[in-house]
Amino acid sequence: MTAKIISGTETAKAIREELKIEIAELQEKHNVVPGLVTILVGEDPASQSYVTAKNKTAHALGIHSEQVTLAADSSEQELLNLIEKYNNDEKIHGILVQLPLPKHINEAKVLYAINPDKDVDGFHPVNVGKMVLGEQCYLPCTPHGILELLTRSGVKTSGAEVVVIGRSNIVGKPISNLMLQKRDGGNATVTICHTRTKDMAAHTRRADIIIAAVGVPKMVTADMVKDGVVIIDVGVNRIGKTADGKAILAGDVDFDAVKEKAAAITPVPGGVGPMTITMLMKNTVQAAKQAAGLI
Ligand code: L34
Repeated sequence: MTAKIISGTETAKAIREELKIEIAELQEKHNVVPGLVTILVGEDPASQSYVTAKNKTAHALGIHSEQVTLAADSSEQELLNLIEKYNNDEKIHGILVQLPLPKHINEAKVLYAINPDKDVDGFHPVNVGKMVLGEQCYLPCTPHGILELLTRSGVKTSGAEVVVIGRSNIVGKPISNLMLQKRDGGNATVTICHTRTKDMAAHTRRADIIIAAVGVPKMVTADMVKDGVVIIDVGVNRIGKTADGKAILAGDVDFDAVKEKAAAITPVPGGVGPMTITMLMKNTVQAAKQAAGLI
């Protein structure tokens, strides 16, 4: 079997078209323009490229977007002051602080400082708590994107054996939780594997759906999966550079070999990455509607 390729690029495009219409309507009918600020501390090239893509996408959809970059040696207090400024800015409905932050800045303290109503990343403990309880909240962008990819490509999750590899706060923990909830894209039996898991392959071989979010290039090999598995590859690993200096990317899954066994698989690039960016747009629109009392 050769797998169907689940294109994040195409799915993201379709969702962006829907959002464009919604954003135009918001402006016409309610005079509301969703506003987003992205804050980057330092000059990590990958983070820079993600943040730039977020602003470009926002702009293309008619979202007001501001991009702030602080020097790598900026103090925690400077960052907290900036967040406070945007917490009080009525034009801004969503605040995103790109992670990772430099080591001298306390990440939790920064994330706690964002007004939960403007926390379009869904990382504030209030939103994490609501998510776990299954209440209305901002879903973190990457897990949100994975759910959309699965549902829009018709993958049945109800009753499925799902194996999540990785236990990060950004992906592993939230996607595991969302997929066991009573909701679209949920109702699965979820196993979470991580660096201390004894026999990872024994788990992955049983899986109907594997979500790989570890950050180790090509870690999931063909011998670790069963025929007909659905693979969501969250890894975006930079494994080298081309002659003209462009990054060569690889996922956490050995795509070429695994696609021969899988029923469906997401590529890297063009899989989960573009969905993460698009879900940020969706969350920003949700934030603007909430601020305007429309939901
Ligand atoms: N606060 N920090 C915060 N929110 C997030 O949602 C993120 N994440 C992760 C890192 N830090 C964050 C992102 O934005 C990962 N991430 C992200 C976003 C976009 C892409 C990858 C990761 C993406 O667009 N990837 C492209 C390849 C782009 C390239 O050439 O590097 C892809 O097709 O996969």
